[in-house]
Amino acid sequence: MKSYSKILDGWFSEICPMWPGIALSLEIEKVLYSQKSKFQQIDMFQTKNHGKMLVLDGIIQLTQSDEFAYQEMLAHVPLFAHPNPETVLVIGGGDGGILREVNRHDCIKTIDFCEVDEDVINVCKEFLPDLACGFDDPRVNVHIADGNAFVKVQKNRYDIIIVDSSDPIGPGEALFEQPFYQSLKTALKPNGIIATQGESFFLHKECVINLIKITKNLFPVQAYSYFLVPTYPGGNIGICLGSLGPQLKKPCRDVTEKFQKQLKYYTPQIHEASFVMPYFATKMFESI
Ligand code: SPD
Repeated sequence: MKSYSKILDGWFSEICPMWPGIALSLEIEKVLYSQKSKFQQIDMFQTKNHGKMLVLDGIIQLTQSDEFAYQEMLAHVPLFAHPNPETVLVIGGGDGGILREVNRHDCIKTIDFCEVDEDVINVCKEFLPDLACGFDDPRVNVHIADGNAFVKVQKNRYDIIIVDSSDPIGPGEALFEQPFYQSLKTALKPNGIIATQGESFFLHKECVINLIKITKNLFPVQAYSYFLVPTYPGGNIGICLGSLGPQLKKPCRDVTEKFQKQLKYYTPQIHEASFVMPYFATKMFESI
């Protein structure tokens, strides 16, 4: 599967068979970067109303106007569900947004960051320095490697693993399959938690069902959270979570006032609310 995104009359349209018949368009002011890396086409646009926008293989990864919602939720939901996360692995997310959020937790001692495409990191450091700001934290070890291969050889090592993948239509495809999830589980310490990019139950029903099936089979505690990101397909996206112990649906550590003030989307209330599903999704998940 590949995207057919295009720019027409100054508007970028995100067209992909993964969301047939629907496309988001953003008005573009300037192409800031456009190159093919070893793995994918990397584009950075200056949009008219939504800041800079990172696009990989024709698919929107983030815009400056709403990236905070995704990065905060994918990082802080699992991290605040764990009583004392000390070792963290982040797979994907070469833009550095998840890393920026993970680094806010002082209790964390080591963060392994694994991204397959070094060019994404470098382009984001150049054009999105406020986002790609976490790479120099002394707790961070950057590994330029395939996330699937990297995690396969890790055992009993991490309290939290966060997978910030692109969609399952390019280099990220294996990150939506059972063997990868088995490796994630093996790489966790007792009481560990995984959180993975979980697509949208409005537009990617089969994919979401499959992720929930996989995690339900592997983990004693499983849950799905969703939230709003206007520039993702359908305006929403989910997180698929699996835990070897802790409950997931409430933060189990205090979100201090100092911590809260750094954020724009995540709150303890939105943590809990993000697990409350619309009726059709509840029915859909019950049948799995
Ligand atoms: N449909 C796009 C899903 C993109 C998920 N990854 C975004 C990377 C942001 N750190």
